[in-house]
Amino acid sequence: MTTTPTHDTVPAGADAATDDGSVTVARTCPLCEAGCGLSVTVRDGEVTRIRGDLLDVFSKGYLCPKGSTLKQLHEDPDRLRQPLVRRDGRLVPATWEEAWQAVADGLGRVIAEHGRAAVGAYVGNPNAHNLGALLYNRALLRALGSPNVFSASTVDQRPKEIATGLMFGNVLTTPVPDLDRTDHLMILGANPFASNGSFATAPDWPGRLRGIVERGGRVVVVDPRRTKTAEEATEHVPVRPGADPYLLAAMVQELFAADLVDLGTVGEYVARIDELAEAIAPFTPEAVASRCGVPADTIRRLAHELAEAPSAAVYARIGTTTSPFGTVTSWLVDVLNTCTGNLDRPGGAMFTTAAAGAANTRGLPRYGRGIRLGRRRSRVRGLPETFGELPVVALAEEIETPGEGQIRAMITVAGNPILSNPDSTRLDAAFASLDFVVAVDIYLNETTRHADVVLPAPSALQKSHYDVALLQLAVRNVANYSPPVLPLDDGQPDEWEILCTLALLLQGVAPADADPAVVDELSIRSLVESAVADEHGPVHGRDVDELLDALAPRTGPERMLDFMLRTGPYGDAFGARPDGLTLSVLEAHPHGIDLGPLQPRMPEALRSPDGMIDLAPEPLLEDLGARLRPGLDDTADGLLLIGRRHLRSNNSWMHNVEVLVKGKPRCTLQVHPDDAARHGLRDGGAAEVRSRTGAVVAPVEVTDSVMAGVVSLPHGWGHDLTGARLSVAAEHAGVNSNVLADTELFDVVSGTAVLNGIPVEVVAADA
Ligand SMILES: Nc1nc2c(c(=O)[nH]1)N[C@H]1C(S)=C(S)[C@@H](COP(=O)(O)OP(=O)(O)OC[C@H]3O[C@@H](n4cnc5c(=O)[nH]c(N)nc54)[C@H](O)[C@@H]3O)O[C@H]1N2
Ligand SMILES: Nc1nc2c(c(=O)[nH]1)N[C@H]1C(S)=C(S)[C@@H](COP(=O)(O)OP(=O)(O)OC[C@H]3O[C@@H](n4cnc5c(=O)[nH]c(N)nc54)[C@H](O)[C@@H]3O)O[C@H]1N2
Ligand code: SF4
Ligand SMILES: [Mo]
Repeated sequence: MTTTPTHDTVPAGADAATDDGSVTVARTCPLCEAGCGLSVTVRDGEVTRIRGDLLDVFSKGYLCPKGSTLKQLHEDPDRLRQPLVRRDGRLVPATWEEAWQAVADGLGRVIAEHGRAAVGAYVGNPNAHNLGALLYNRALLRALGSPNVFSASTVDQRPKEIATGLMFGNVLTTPVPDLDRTDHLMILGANPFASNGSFATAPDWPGRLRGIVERGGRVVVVDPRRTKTAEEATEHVPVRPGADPYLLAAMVQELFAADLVDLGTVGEYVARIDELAEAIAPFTPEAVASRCGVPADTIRRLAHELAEAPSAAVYARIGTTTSPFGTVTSWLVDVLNTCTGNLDRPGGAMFTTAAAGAANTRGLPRYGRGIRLGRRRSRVRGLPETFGELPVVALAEEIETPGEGQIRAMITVAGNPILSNPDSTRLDAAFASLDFVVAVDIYLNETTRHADVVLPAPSALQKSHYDVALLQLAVRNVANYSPPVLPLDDGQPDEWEILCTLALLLQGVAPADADPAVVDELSIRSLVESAVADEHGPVHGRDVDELLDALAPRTGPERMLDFMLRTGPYGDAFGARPDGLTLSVLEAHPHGIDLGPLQPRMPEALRSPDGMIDLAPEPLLEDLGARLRPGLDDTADGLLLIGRRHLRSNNSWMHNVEVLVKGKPRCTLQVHPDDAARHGLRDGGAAEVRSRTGAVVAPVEVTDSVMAGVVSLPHGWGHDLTGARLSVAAEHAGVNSNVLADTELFDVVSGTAVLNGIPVEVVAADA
């Protein structure tokens, strides 16, 4: 099926129509967190060119090689355009009516026999970049009413969210490095030259990092690998995988020991600094040096340089969050930002003031309920829930283990856990044993091949876009909305409509009666009602129906977004601030609106119970004492496996785009020359990598860019499983590094899987 050229193919917000009938429009790239502006040219319903949008207020023309492949993704013949339903064991094309009926029957049967807990859900990464999903997944999960909800968060950022929540009262009140003004940036476990950054939204991280060095500042990169980011930095500090919390703790200890602690402007809002000082005292540079593989003098110097820089920020990402002490590490990052006087000051680590959706712009400043952890536990291993979810390290066992509450059906939305979650071989078998699986996805891949029904989402170019989540973490205050570039295919529901329909079916509504507009009405009404009830909000006490009328005739995500913008910190407050932001204003600015550099927000952004910044949250002190301190004596010196990202890859799902995968194979095992010699491996040969959970054979790349004792294999590969329909990816299959990741290795506070620092053995496997 192709898109039918109609008047709809000239999208709203079109910049210019040319003689040949082509139209060029602005569209934010939804593929990674950078959110670059794209300039998309369309002729006769077909995308003819995608370039960086020079006029985009944030990205100013920057894009990476993935951005232009929205065209290839849209046109990919393997991309699903019709639902698939399993009949006689085979997935066959079906109508939407047939698919909905199959979902209603399948889920209905499982719920009737085993209850709602028997249906689990897994929500994957692209949801974070998807306006419809961000606004309506909640309705789906509410309607499901199962305790067995999982997401990619526990193979990703959960530790960061918990540390943030404990310190500042809200999970997304995350300080981000003020990249464009800082004099000194310390980066741990992130490689923005490949990833374009995460949990600190900024198009062109590479350019912004170079900018720091060009203006005479310093960039220090702590990483077991000499990445491109490390190469371009002023200093690279190799660290043993998983040892960052020791390094950071020793830096904090040194600040206290050398009397360098300076809380700067946030001093009067900081609580429990004495408890911090006491807890951190044993972690002297000498005590941690061998554990980190970093000399004590270097640790001291790093602390002094950070404290003495005119402005500085510490920033850490996936190499530190998917590690044994992810939450403690994330906390220590912001302890350093705070104790060097860099929290909330220009050039330091600052808080975004997002135009829409930020909890820290609602309610009463300095007042909140804080976060609660472990309100319930998983059935089999008793692992704690966080923010309504169970950790994915518990997923396989919850499917396998019989008894009350066993998962017998799964709903996956934009997720590929079979490649992205730990102990994939076991999880793959667990999925195969399920009674029923429904997947909302664009591909028949390693996970969705287990589905009984696959519901295809429209391609990115067929959806509107506003980064409700990621703009809350932006290094500048920016707002940017894009309408769909291409119309939906005939009969194709929008993604939010799919999610709302699923919600209705889960509530027992018959497919023929399942009208997503009903869920939409309920969603917007509850949003308006809670805003009207917020006595500190801009529409407190207003009439709900009057506000709903003012949003007409918009529906769906646009109506929700308009409301969030209008009641947000820059909003028009429905007339109270006539010059304020609305969705119409954004529509009139297709390249986005720049709301300026980050502003100090302390203490107003705090939503902690006591209105203070907690420098020593109890659960983290506990983990520090119970696990981190004993771990100081850990002398294991076997090989540790870490991951890596490549600019032309995106987790598991963009390997079906030829222009991104052609060339040298990227799924190689990087090995230091000393280790290669020790284990008899040669460059270009093959190695078998074994862990407690499994083994893979990968091509060897001998390179001193990884430190001795560390090997690196990227994730998201292993496209050789039968039943998927990824013809290009299958030609570049690679191996799945998560076969080696172990569900028994996780950060205890957050339940987040250890994906970096996995103990492995390596042997030559040359034919
Ligand atoms: N070893 C190791 N494992 C890792 C990581 C690592 O660094 N090392 N990183 C982890 C991280 S940070 C993450 S975020 C996870 C990601 O984990 P997942 O989210 O489980 O996996 P993805 O590879 O992002 O798969 C995304 C899925 O969404 C589908 N999709 C793409 N666009 C859309 C859309 O618009 N709508 C719908 N409905 N579906 C869509 C794709 O086809 C694919 O099936 O992986 C984690 N796994
Ligand atoms: N091109 C591309 N871009 C992406 C993605 C992608 O797959 N491809 N995925 C997106 C997603 S979902 C995310 S979450 C972000 C992630 O963005 P980043 O956090 O920047 O992810 P990586 O590029 O994997 O960088 C992680 C770094 O941590 C290092 N590392 C491993 N173990 C340790 C350790 O113990 N300590 C320290 N200090 N370093 C360690 C690795 O060597 C690696 O260089 O990227 C996003 N952007
Ligand atoms: S850096 Fe990210 S947002 Fe920018 S073009 Fe590349 S994939 Fe898209
Ligand atoms: Mo991620």
